[in-house]
Amino acid sequence: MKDFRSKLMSNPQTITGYAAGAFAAPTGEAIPVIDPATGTTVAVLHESDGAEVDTAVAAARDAFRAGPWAGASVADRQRALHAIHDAILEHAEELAALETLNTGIPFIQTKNIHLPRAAQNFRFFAEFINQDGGEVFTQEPGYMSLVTYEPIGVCALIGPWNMPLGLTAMKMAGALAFGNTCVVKPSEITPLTLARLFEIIDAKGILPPGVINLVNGRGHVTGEALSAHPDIDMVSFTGGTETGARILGALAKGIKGGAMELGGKSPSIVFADADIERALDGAMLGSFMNNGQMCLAGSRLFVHEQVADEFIAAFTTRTKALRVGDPFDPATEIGPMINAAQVARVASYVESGLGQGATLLAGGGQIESDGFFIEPTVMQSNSNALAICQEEIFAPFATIQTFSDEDEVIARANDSAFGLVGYVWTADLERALRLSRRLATGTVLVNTPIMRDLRTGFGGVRQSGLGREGAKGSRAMFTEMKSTIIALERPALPRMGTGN
Ligand code: TXE
Repeated sequence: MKDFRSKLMSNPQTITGYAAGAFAAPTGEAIPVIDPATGTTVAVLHESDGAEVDTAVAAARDAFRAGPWAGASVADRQRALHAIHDAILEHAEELAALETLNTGIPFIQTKNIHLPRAAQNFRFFAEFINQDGGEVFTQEPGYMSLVTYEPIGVCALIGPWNMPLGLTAMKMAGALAFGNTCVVKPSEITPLTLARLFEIIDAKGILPPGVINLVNGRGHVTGEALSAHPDIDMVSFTGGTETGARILGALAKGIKGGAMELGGKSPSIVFADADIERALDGAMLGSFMNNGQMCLAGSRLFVHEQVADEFIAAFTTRTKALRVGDPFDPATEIGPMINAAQVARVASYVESGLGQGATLLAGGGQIESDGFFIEPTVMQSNSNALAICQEEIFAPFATIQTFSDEDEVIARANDSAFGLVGYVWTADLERALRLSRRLATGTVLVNTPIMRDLRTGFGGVRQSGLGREGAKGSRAMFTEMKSTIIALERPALPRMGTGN
């Protein structure tokens, strides 16, 4: 896999947009795409300006209006979605290598988790639309009421850098399954895998021209041009909370909706009756998988005081033993941060934690290299009010607090601007169900680290976002609900204007 890196380092790839079935000329402003493990340029992205965004949106609108996709039979749509699923798996090794090269996420994770998941999104939604239907209401005598779901139109799909292919593939699969056309905008930091996926789909001729389109570039240029475009019908966004608020502002002007999958600061609560070894395994994965750069990271740990000494000592020892290094090395558990700004951000949180009275248990430093490596970090705090316990750090950085009482820990867990996931580690079923009700989060995971089930909805409350991704949540996001009410009989109507 290292060959991959040397090949791209000696001959950086050119990334451009794609509209109406053709790749754009490399004319836009050139932005280097960096391998965060080495700091070298591996590709050059040519930014899509307003005119190029107009072209992509017009292509999506034309394809939507002309109807080869929205009007296609479910069987035809399923065939195309299955073909994309198969194409991703056929190219899994290459796509995983590109993802690792661009994000620094260990190759064993991109290959074994991100790629299968990216593919599975397409298969899941292909199957879902075969069973999905509308509703019929017959309670009103003399009437039959139908609820049907129609494609919303042109969807703008804006993705983040922490899981570029997996997260955006979920948006593409949902949008396409329900008959929409789309314009995809990957993060300007990590455009490689989506650009390659577009090449693969194009080469295989899986979709009619204009059904999927791609624009590339920075948020304030390409992102804003897309999310404020008058001819898009919605935005599905995953990224930072401030960006989500900006996009919602742009959408509000056009009275349009958006689905926002934003940040998190998810509590992970370990009760004294939990299987402690399993809770430790889960807390390590929840804090450090994906280099700790996960919206659903369970990195705000609360440990019951009866097991705190044992748990904290083991968690600290294991954190110090994490293997940080080249993400292509199969032994590596933590790769580099995405860029220098993230390294500086982590350092500022270590400083802020120490300044506010937290104790540094592990890590806290940078690792000298040409890439953006840091030491996985653990800080213990006796207050949930510290910035390190309130703000999303998006790095291999866990905080630990201890607790003695269930009500008290729930109050502290819910004391957050975010509300994405709550993790509970306990052997007590009643307690698990009680916490599922009382944790103010979109998802509660009991005795398991990161687990997504597309049949359920994933999304957050409060500043963690709006909308749910997954079967019916994605349907709500990507369709318009239409009601049709039909009179079955002809009872006499008051005859206005007839004098009777
Ligand atoms: O996200 P941004 P960034 C969090 C995490 C991270 C922080 C910032 O805390 O440190 O957000 O990351 C596009 N109009 N998450 O800076 O800026 C941008 O080009 C339209 C949480 O990468 O939100 C990119 O494609 N689009 C998270 C996408 O939005 C705009 C995942 C995300 O960028 C835009 C990633 C604008 N005005 C970061 N400005 C999660 N929940 O998983 C930017 N963009």
